[in-house]
Amino acid sequence: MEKEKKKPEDRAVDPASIEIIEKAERDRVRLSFFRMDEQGAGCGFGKSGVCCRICHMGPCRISAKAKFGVCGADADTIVARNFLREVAAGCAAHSDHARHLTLLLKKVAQGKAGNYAIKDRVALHRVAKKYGIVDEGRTDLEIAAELADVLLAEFTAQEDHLKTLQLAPEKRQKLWEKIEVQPQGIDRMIVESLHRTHMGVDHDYAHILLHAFRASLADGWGGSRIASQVSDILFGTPAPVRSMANLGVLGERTVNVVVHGHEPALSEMLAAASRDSEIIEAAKNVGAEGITLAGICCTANEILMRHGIPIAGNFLQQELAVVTGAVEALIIDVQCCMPGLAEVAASYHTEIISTSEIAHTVGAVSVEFTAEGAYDGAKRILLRAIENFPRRDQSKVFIPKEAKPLVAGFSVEAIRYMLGGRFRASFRPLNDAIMQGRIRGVAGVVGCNNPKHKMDEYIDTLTEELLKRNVLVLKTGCAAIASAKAGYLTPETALRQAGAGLREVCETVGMPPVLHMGSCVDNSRILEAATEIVLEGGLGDDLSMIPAVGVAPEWMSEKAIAIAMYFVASGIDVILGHPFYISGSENVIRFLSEEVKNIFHASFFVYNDPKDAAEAIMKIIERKRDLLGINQRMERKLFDMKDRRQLSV
Ligand code: SF4
Ligand code: MSK
Repeated sequence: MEKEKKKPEDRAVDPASIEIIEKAERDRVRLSFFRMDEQGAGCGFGKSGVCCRICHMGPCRISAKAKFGVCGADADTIVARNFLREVAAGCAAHSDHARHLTLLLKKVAQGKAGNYAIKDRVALHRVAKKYGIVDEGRTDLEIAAELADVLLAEFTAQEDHLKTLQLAPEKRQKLWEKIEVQPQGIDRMIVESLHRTHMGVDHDYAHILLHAFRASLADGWGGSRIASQVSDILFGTPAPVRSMANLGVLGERTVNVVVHGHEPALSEMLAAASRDSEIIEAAKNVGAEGITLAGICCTANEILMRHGIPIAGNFLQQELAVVTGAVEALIIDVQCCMPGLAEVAASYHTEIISTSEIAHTVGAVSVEFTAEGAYDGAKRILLRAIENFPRRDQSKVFIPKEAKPLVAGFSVEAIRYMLGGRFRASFRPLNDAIMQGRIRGVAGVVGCNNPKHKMDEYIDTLTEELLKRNVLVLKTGCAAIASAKAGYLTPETALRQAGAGLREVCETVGMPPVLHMGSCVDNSRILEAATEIVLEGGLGDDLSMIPAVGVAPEWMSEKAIAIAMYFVASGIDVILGHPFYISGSENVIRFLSEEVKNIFHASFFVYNDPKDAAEAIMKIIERKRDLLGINQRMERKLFDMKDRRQLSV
């Protein structure tokens, strides 16, 4: 029997996406959703992780008939090796992003970075101090130069362990030291991952997986943390900002320029250049009312957090933005930019412009972008989009009305300020609320979309369930954008959904119960917030003790695997909305879901249903609360005189 064709409303929950998927069907444009249908159930060997093509005696596939590859590798070795390679790729993506930013900081310090500057000197001094850099009697540029060198050494260190690890709670650092998983230089960790998984090197699945955790720490407490810190110095530490999200932010009568990818350097310049009077004038000269700059994925999150630039959509909406027929230029840099964009764009007038020297896309125009000439480069790109405006074919244009208001920009500094005000900025009120039980715990809900799920459904349902149960929700990446589209990023809407305790705390301190903390690399901010909770006191002395979990509901990228791994290595349990490709090895499954608890005091769980996930999260949170002793009601005791005297002593 032929499988029933999926309807647009089976593929997404938000009305804007549904309308545009319908339009794509009418326009006969192929989208990721349709290509997913063509892929069918996928390859069973790939899904279970037992396909090895690491050497050319293979490819080998483990089955009931063939239990070993040609070299004798069994399913455990093959699954673990494939998994480590995924983790390494995820770490590499975050860390290369961090490297580019650190090199930019160095150029700024040397006065060779054109219009880039140190935008947040408080952040510069704050970060420099963390790395033990003396700032007294020195200029900001001198401090920035030394900091850039210290951070670059985090990539290249051969024997020393990462300095950034010292930002973790002390107990966790000691645990890493004891089990010897402290990473050396980030680059070394990634190279070593590739070496270990070469044919004929590391064959012990547990040993391989332990290195996967080590490499992931070089991401979470290395590359990603460095990226967030340097972005704050160069572009400003995020603070709460209002904006809008969904395809309805695109303008009917403006030149629409959409930025997509991850690295904020160019988009920062585009944000500035889009307000340049020369550019606005040029847009008017072609009959437009101005420029609308909007973002997709994490580049969007970066410029939203710092400039309030609106969000056009998350990962699965990148092609949908083009299908509106109203985008003059889609500017892509690195990570999560689908190669299929060029084919979609060919049906409309949209120009795909790639700007990273490491990322070319067939069918896209490559425009060179250098730090020195960044502002002029950004203007040239905008002028190109403006020239494209008259080519917009009105008969192909349909912009959905849907766009929801949001508040974003919750860096740890912003949260601390919200909780305690300028003079008493602190996490104390949050810790107290958790200890009193008004807030039961904290969940970091992060990661992508994946057409294996109905877009955003798991993320939205889970968020709603957690709010009801008085869990404070921290968000990053495309999960944060999903919440924005669902209206959960306005204090008003989210507060209506929140349980009584969470609502009361949030209303008292003026904080929404869902906090948008940034892009994928900003998952390091979630770890930073968790560390603040530990340091504030009263909730244990390690990250594994606080009532917190990480969730990646609709994840798809290798980066998400690296993130999940460094959360667990940091002591925070992780719930996945669908499993890793490891089902071919019982031993690997057992290691990641059971044995790892004895090593890092955290592990992985998989729940396909968001309501089951919410129940499981509450079990984890309540168990941690029990262990902390904060679930026990204080026994009521009548004091006699003797007791009173002892009290006053
Ligand atoms: Fe096959 Fe071993 Fe080569 Fe993998 S490394 S392809 S299992 S022979
Ligand atoms: S962009 S990695 S789809 S969160 Fe960071 Fe979104 Fe996932 Fe890319």
